[in-house]
Amino acid sequence: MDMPIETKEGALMLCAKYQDALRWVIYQIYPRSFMDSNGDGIGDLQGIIQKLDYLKDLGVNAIWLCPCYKSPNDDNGYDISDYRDIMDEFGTMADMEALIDVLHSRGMKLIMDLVPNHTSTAHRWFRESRKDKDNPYSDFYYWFDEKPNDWKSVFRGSAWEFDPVRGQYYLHSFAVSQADLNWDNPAVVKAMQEIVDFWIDKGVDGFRVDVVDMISKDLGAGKNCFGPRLHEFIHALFGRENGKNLFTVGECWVTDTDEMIRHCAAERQELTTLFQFDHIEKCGRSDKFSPKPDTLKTLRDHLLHWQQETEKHDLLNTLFTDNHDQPPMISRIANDREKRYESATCVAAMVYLLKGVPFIYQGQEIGRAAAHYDSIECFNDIETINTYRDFCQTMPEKEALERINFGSRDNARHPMEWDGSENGGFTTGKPWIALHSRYREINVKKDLAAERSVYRFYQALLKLRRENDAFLDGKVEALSSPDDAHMIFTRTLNGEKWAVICNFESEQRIELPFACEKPALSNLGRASMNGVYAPYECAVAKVIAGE
Ligand code: TEU
Ligand code: CA
Repeated sequence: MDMPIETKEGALMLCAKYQDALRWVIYQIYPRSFMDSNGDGIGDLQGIIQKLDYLKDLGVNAIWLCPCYKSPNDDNGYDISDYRDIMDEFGTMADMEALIDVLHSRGMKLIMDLVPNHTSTAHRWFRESRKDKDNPYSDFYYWFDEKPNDWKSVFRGSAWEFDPVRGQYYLHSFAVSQADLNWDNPAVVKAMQEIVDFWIDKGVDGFRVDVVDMISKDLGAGKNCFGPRLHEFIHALFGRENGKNLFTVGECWVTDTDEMIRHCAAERQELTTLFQFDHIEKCGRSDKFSPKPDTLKTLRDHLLHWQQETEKHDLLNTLFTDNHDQPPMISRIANDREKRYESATCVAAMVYLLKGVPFIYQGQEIGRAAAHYDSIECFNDIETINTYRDFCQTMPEKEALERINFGSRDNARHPMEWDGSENGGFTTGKPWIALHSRYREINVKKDLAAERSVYRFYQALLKLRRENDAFLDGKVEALSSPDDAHMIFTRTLNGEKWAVICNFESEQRIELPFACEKPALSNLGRASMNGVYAPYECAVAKVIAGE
């Protein structure tokens, strides 16, 4: 295990594997909504291949692909019926192999989405398991004669479903058709190891691991996640010889640093890093469907907390605000109307110039905002539909729809807005879900033609980051105090220092305690770092040596 190297500023250089990962810039694709290549209204793998130049030009060098395995799509691919085959709507295994090849030929990487906690009830394992109590798959799931507890599904309702064939109840933490695998059965561990091996042999470069903390449960202690064998199972998946060069990122609702260390410390050979969701949970909402007045201070404080914690324990951090389960962050705590360009670029500078691996969700690079619909018919997501149904039991339909519009995952799942034409340039057919309600205003073509383009700002930011190691390995020092309505920090590496200023919602004068060169990056074209900052204005400049 190579010892961490100390920089002149005393910052610990991460171990070689993590240093390499710091140079990844990962673009998350929701394949169903990215690009349709055959006119059936559903995005597909050949559609992604068509848009690789767009991604390469943006400056990303890796793709995280949401699930594209065989699936009945009750939870849009997170209900898998065959981990070794491709969903018909997305294409064939040959298309997947072509995507891997063309990515690698461009020096880009592919991260698959591994869903180890549950399978679809259409999966062969479940169809076998439900037959009776003594077949090779009978203990692949959790079966009980009576409901052993009152666990609820994340998508509402009981987490236990009675199966008339088996004559018992099975556990489903998510949809009724997403049965939880019993990882305490060594055959399940072996089966999932073989699936990881299958995709490693296909050439994938890593995995995003869905709700990984739920694969170990302790029913006796009433725990449906973080069970006693969690780290044993994660190590079993990724701690083997063939896993040592993999990039793995866990979807973990981890909240404390010790647990992050247990998941991600290099010597443990479990995960490379993880998504922690503090800022996702807390920014601009009291719960997923309940807005709460908020400002960028909340985001700043969470980001800086995890900067300090990961730096202290030389852990690799992830930098993200959006994904396929969340409405756009700028719509929750900034201004996605009059100041949409400024908000999108200011948040990008706050997040992606910190130390960690950037994750950009499709559409963020054009400043996508939350959508709004006047009918539940425009929604597709199972969590959204179930929640709406529940809300209508206790509140007027109009209020239920308002809350759904605020928190629905479909806010992240509308077809990519390539242009303002009839179907947004996404398909020549009928899109599988409603186009974004603002797609004529917010789309790639319009953004690229704009005097101030979110895409070009992202491009410039990622170029600055790529060409200056201070933004990769450099020490992070925060200069804003909790009450300040701005986020100011520096990145320093071997004597080279850069300053980043991100002003929040109110115009104010900002003076740095050191002199800087002319801004190398700014969203409103500033000539100098000091002076009056407009709402959501940001700028980045090198600090003059000796200052
Ligand atoms: O999400 C896990 C998860 O917890 C989410 O359900 C989240 O809490 C919820 O959507 C917030 O609204 C993962 C995947 O990212 C999600 O898309 C899947 O639906 C889920 O697991 C089940 O596989
Ligand atoms: Ca298609």
